[in-house]
Amino acid sequence: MEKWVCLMMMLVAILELSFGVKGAEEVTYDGRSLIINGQRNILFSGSIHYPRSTPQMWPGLIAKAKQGGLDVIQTYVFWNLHEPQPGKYDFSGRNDLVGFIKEIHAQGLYVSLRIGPFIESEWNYGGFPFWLHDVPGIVYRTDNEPFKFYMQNFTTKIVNMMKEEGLYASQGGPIILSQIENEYGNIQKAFGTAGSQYVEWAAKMAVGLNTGVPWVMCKQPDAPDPVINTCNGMRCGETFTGPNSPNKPAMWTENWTSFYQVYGGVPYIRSAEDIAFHVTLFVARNGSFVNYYMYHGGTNFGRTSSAYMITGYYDQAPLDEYGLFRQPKWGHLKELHAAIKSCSTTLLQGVQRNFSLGELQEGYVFEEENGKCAAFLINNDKGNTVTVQFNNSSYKLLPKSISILPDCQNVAFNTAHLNTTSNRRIITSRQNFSSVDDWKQFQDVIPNFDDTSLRSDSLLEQMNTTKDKSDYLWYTLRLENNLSCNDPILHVQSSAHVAYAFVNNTYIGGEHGNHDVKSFTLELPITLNERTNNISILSGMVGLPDSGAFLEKRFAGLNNVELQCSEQESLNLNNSTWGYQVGLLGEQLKVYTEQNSTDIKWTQLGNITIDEVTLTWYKTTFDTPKGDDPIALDLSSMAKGEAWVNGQSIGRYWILFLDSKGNPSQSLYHVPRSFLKDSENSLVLLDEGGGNPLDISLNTVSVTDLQDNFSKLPFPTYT
Ligand SMILES: *[C@@H]1O[C@H](CO)[C@@H](O)[C@H](O)[C@H]1NC(C)=O
Ligand SMILES: *[C@@H]1O[C@H](CO)[C@@H](O)[C@H](O)[C@H]1NC(C)=O
Ligand SMILES: *[C@@H]1O[C@H](CO)[C@@H](O)[C@H](O)[C@H]1NC(C)=O
Ligand SMILES: *[C@@H]1O[C@H](CO)[C@@H](O)[C@H](O)[C@H]1NC(C)=O
Ligand SMILES: *[C@@H]1O[C@H](CO)[C@@H](O)[C@H](O)[C@H]1NC(C)=O
Ligand SMILES: *[C@@H]1O[C@H](CO)[C@@H](O)[C@H](O)[C@H]1NC(C)=O
Ligand SMILES: *[C@@H]1O[C@H](CO)[C@@H](O)[C@H](O)[C@H]1NC(C)=O
Ligand SMILES: *[C@@H]1O[C@H](CO)[C@@H](O)[C@H](O)[C@H]1NC(C)=O
Ligand SMILES: *[C@@H]1O[C@H](CO)[C@@H](O)[C@H](O)[C@H]1NC(C)=O
Ligand SMILES: *[C@@H]1O[C@H](CO)[C@@H](O)[C@H](O)[C@H]1NC(C)=O
Ligand SMILES: *[C@@H]1O[C@H](CO)[C@@H](O)[C@H](O)[C@H]1NC(C)=O
Ligand SMILES: CC(=O)N[C@H]1CO[C@H](CO)[C@@H](O)[C@@H]1O
Repeated sequence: MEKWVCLMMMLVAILELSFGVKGAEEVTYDGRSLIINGQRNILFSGSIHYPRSTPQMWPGLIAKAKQGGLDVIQTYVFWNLHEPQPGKYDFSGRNDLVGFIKEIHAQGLYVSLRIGPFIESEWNYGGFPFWLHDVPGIVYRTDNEPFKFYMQNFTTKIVNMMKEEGLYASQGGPIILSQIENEYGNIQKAFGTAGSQYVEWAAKMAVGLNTGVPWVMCKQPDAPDPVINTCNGMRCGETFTGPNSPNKPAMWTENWTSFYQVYGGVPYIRSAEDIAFHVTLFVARNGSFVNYYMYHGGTNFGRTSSAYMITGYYDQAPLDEYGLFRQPKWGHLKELHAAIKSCSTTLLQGVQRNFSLGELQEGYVFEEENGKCAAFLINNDKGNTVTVQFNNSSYKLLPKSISILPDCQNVAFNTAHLNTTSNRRIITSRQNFSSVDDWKQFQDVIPNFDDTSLRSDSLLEQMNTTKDKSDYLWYTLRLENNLSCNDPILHVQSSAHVAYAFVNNTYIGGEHGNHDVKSFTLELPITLNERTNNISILSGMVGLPDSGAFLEKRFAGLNNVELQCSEQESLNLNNSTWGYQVGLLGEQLKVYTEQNSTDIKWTQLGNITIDEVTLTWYKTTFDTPKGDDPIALDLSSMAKGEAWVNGQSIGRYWILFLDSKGNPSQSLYHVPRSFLKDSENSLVLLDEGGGNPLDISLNTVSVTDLQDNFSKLPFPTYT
């Protein structure tokens, strides 16, 4: 070991001499951990994604992460934000990756940069810019030249940018780790040998960029040397099959603190005790890097979330959507980190030994040559507290828990013993909009065939037609009625997310799908005119898909339209001449922007028609609530749509899609303070129909003060 350290220090010295960089840190690894400047490390990391909050929020989030005992902030890089058109880059505002990394550096933490550039992440199209779809001959994420060109191009762009800013640890910056690809092991089989060739290529390409810091591939058991294979999941202490070489450390890149939530789904509550148990088990079994996914989830602003994902992201993380402490999670993990850090030298230098302490109990001990010793006592029994004998003392272990003994004698932490009190979210209403005079409205238009210019004798695929410029695509048809009946059933099959049918400008009915079942049908009795009829069907998506093989070949939109008079007589309309309109009129006019909002004839608020799709835009203004508390709109009186504040979209909402308990999956929608002026902020909503804007409220969000209800109970010793 000593020779090793010596060599490392010489290397660092040489590096510093040759590059003249001060503070450059050599990052390597061995079978035990990452090695930074010759030192092994147990590192706690947390995911915070820069575009899911605002630059104004970053310093506070990072400070709270540091206070919570994290060493590293992990983020993905969001390709579709940065390269919206080929070769045209955007790194401004929430996309300021360099600014985010520099803030982390300024606060003394490290960065784990997951470039991907496929990231999944419940992010629109898994992070791919949609223009990739139109590259001739492209097949994503396999041994395909066009794809590899663009993947290498973007990866190189990001790596060069980091180098130019001196952000790699090897240059004195904070980045100690980089990731290429993402959970590719999940889909590799679909590509056969081309998949394995692609993994080889991706590893070589990444390593060839000479970042001076190690690369990882997560959920990629065969990650080629020197790329480290890492674990993602909730219980990596149990499930990880281990590094694929004795020279690689055990690292956990995604330990899910909760789980993403879809419309129609309930929040996934993962207890602080359960997270602590699995993190501790992973460390007891030689794990040396644990990342919390997410440490702060934040907000999917605009249309950035992937199919059916709600706008709030991992609100149940240790820092909630607004960046407020979620207790006891944050505090419990902070104490865990401190307990492990107090004996990390012993864990990293000591020899590990494990032994049985009972039928469902086991122990792990790390002993150094100098006699220093640390122990983990594990009770896998979910139902019972048990007393075990260890080193001539008895220890009481709570059900399903691990006690950490940094000196092999005194219990510093037990994963099931909460020393942190829960807190509660407080919603304070600051303004309502209950007066009819507060609002103006603008009725969007239902286009008929004659209003459209894009035509096709087939049902077009939706994503390829909208190019993701809008969630909406109108399918319109002029129908000469040659049927034997005037009251057929309109039968529509869709593989998008919602569909609303209009006949002769009258709303007939609609339906939606869900995250798990990829298509749905409409069966609507309609009444036709004897001669010409207009059929207009609005197909909507709530985000593009973000996962799976062959993403470029996915089909969304209508796949079958028929009129049925009887079982025997039906008219298939798939190959009729359809007229298309991408997006709603209000979107084309950008009625949510300040400038254009004045071009439009807004009218007094009309009556609300429940159960009808009207496509109505609503507009009002509000003053910013005083103070620093985060701000949120309660949209529980609305139906489905999107909301803009001062021209910036705060995301989609979908109140009508109830969860299994009969509640909307998300009622509160974050309005970052940095989107606001002191007064006269504009709020514009597009509601698909049935919402009541009079019951919207503007609120501030806070949590109960930890000091007020802190439990003063002494920490039990269990001996
Ligand atoms: C990326 O591709 C563009 C052309 O599309 C080229 O101008 C640029 O130099 C490439 N960048 C890298 C880093 O390969
Ligand atoms: C931990 O690492 C040691 C070698 O340092 C090895 O003997 C032991 O089997 C490892 N334990 C686990 C659980 O992987
Ligand atoms: C429990 O909380 C108290 C009060 O904050 C603190 O002094 C003590 O160190 C905590 N115990 C552990 C094991 O962290
Ligand atoms: C030690 O740990 C290994 C790996 O988890 C396990 O297979 C083995 O049964 C353990 N030994 C004892 C004595 O518990
Ligand atoms: C046993 O406990 C003594 C203190 O009583 C401690 O010094 C020693 O390291 C422990 N050894 C083991 C193997 O747990
Ligand atoms: C346990 O205690 C006995 C006597 O009480 C002593 O002989 C033995 O060495 C102790 N073992 C350890 C591991 O400390
Ligand atoms: C996408 O649309 C273009 C026309 O805009 C068409 O040429 C192409 O075949 C379509 N691709 C797919 C996969 O549907
Ligand atoms: C279509 O128009 C005809 C005549 O204008 C009307 O009788 C019929 O009810 C309309 N159908 C629907 C579904 O609105
Ligand atoms: C529509 O046209 C396609 C291709 O031209 C053909 O395969 C399909 O069978 C037709 N569908 C109907 C219902 O006629
Ligand atoms: C206003 O709308 C027009 C189309 O009516 C559009 O060309 C223009 O870009 C819009 N202006 C803004 C600021 O969005
Ligand atoms: C709203 O409804 C009332 C009573 O039902 C009716 O008198 C009024 O004309 C309606 N207003 C609008 C704008 O439709
Ligand atoms: C690898 C691993 O631990 N995966 C788990 C992640 O969490 C989900 C949800 O609880 C489990 O189903 C996986 O087994």
